[in-house]
Amino acid sequence: MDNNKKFTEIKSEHLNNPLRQATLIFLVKDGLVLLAMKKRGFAEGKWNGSGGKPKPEDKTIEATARREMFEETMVSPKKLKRVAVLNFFFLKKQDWNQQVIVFITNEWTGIPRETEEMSPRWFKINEIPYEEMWEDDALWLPKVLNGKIVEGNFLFDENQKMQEYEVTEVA
Ligand code: 6OG
Repeated sequence: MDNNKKFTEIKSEHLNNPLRQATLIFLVKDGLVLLAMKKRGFAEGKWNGSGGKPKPEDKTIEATARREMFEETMVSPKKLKRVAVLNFFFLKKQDWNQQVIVFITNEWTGIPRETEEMSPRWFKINEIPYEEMWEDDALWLPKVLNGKIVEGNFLFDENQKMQEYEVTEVA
């Protein structure tokens, strides 16, 4: 079956079987964005926002986002703006399938510090190292940094190469 057909099928399956969720937060201020290098596990060696999976004690997905950001970079975000809902599907690695809720903030307390899991660094918004990030990021991150709200669906193969995608701006 070609990947496009497969993509349509996988997306409709997900309507009945909600994906497990994960979070991402990007701190943004004065033309800079905070990215963190993942030092271990899933996506090791890639720059990304900060985030992860819910734990039972998290009452909301926002609480997950805040807890993960603090654990990974020692920063506590203040008001979070929800800017994207991204569905990731992996051919053959379906346990990697997930829905990532993306937030941006320009207010926080604390100074980003390196932790066991993440090594944070500020980048100029026009110097984001997309070639060292997940392939999908170049398709939606510029939009959300530009004030847009987006939804996306992405299909990856077993080598973490993107096969299909769609990104929609939400009014
Ligand atoms: P842990 O398993 O480390 O949480 N994540 C992705 N982020 C981007 N930009 N692109 C993807 O394309 C991603 N897939 C997952 C969500 C996983 C972290 O990685 C993010 C979480 O912050 C496939 O706990």
